[in-house]
Amino acid sequence: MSPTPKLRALIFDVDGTMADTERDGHRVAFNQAFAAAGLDWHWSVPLYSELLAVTGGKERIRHYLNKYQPNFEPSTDLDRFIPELHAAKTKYYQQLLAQGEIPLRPGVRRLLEEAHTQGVRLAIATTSTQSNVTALLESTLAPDGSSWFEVIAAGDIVPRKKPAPDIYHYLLERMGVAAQDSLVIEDSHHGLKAAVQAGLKTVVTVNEYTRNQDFSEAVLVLDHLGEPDQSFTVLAGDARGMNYLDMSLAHHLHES
Ligand code: XBP
Ligand code: MG
Repeated sequence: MSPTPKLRALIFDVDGTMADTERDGHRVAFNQAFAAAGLDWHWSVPLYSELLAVTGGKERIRHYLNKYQPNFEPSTDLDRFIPELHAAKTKYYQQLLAQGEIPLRPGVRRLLEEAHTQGVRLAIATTSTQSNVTALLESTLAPDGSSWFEVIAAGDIVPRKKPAPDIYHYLLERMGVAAQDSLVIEDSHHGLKAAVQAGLKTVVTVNEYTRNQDFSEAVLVLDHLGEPDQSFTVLAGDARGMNYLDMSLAHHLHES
């Protein structure tokens, strides 16, 4: 008989979950990289909404090229051109973060601190580039923000990005923790799909880009994690009368 599940690890997605990085962060940085490369491409807010269907920056550029610039002829082989363009985008993104304009979403710091105090292990599973995660944590949490997390599983470390479950499988194996002893916080259908396929219970905090997606497999869907003085709105599921997600609610959700 398998042991009774216990909440031992809290796993966070980054983009859209810890911070609203997409519209005013990644999107802007892609456009800056296009301009610097002399390309007249522009990813508007609505276009980016559609492009977000493809996870991963390099994969997203390739998809855009195939769909919107089919006649584009790069100066070098596409397999070299895309990573170079993406490296420039990463540089611009990290410059934006350093300006401190992208804050953590409500409740993220509070929940991390509470989990840490309780000895619940913290980890990250993201599609984004590892150095972007470090830059975000340093600019928002603390100069040593990365050290709050036991494992940061990011980017190209697995061959298949979300919605494939690979990043979660990788993370659980690295931590030596069972899926049934963990709880995930995600913001998108792709992220939820990845976590659920790895057997993980998942809370979703939606954002402007993901609000209308299918979250029927989540244990709770909120507009954000909330704070004692800033109530969340429950979009689906039972928050047991709470108006912010704390560790006691996290334990209940995990047991449910
Ligand atoms: C995040 C992403 C990332 C970022 C860009 O998905 O899709 O691709 O948009 O990051 P998730 P990079 O939140 O589900 O992990 O350009 O560094 O790939
Ligand atoms: Mg996300």
